[in-house]
Amino acid sequence: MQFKLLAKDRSGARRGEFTTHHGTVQTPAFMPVGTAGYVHSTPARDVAEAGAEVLLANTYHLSLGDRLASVRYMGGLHRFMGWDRTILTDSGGFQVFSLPDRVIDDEGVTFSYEEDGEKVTLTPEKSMEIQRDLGADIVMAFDECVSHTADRNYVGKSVGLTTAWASRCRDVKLQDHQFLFGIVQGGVFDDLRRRSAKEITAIPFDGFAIGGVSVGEGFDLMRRVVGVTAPCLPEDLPRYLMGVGLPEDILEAVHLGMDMFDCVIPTRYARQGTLFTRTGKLRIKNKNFRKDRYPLDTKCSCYTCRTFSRMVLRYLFFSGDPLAETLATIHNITFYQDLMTDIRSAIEENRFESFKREWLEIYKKNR
Ligand code: PRF
Ligand code: ZN
Repeated sequence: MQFKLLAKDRSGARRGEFTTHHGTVQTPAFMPVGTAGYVHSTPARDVAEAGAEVLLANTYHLSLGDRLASVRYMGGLHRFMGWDRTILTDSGGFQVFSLPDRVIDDEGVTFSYEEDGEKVTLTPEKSMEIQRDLGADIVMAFDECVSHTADRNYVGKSVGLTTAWASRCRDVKLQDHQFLFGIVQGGVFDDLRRRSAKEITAIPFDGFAIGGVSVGEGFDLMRRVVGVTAPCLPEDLPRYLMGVGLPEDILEAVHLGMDMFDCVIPTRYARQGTLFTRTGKLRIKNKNFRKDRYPLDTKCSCYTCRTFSRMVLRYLFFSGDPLAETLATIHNITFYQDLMTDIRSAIEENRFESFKREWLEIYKKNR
């Protein structure tokens, strides 16, 4: 993969870009989540207008029932989603590991499908074949995401398994335009993180992810794990922190040298009526907003903020109409993309650390 490191801030934050078959992605980048082939409540057109350059979708959800056949019949995920920019698919590892009845062995993970209870085994090869057929631009290796409470002995064995699976993934032929990223695991153990990074980066992947964080371990542990792992990753390839996170987590991880992020937070929170603003999160259903004619965020230029006041959005939420979720999602995705744009400018201008401090000061002031 052609990854251009355009600038490195004195803090260690990186500004870069990479190009896939479906366009160029500016980093640090945030990927909104379209798990099952759509971003809940929101047309892909509006996600693009919010400034997103890459979307994430999931192997697990897209392989349920006849969905994979439907995506194939449509000629791939881009047409299925109505999105002509870059798509990344996650391998299913993470989703499967949260199922109650999963059984892990060297071959893969066996579980029953949510919908009909049918027993299936997802293997590294199977995950690659599904992702090849989905046709995303970036494909993730099949890994084991271990609990942050797992003991050393278990995590040690799991790191070996994730490495073996990673090389089996690399051996599968993908479509010519597809890139493949490896995933570093290792739980909360510094030496196991270093070992996993060494083993995974020895395989010729097009980029590297840190997995197994943001699984309930908390901010300080996450910072430690990323701080130990990021320096073990190659400088000249993209670094993706999976499933992160809140704005404060992203700012911290950018500081530690990470380039890509994804999370359901902006979209899920939007549907629940939690909206991000530059002065902190707000609960739009709160009665404070009953007579508030201001937009959600006066510095936001999204369609929602240009058009609706807080009091009208509150009214739409209470009416139960799906329009409320759509408008909220448009705003939250725009908020995240604006944050990434501001982060990128700050790195280019070598002022990331003061940007981060001042941004957080305003964001946290009202708490
Ligand atoms: N592995 C994979 N996907 C993921 C994770 C992981 O560890 C995480 C952890 N936060 C989110 N998504 N394959
Ligand atoms: Zn807005």
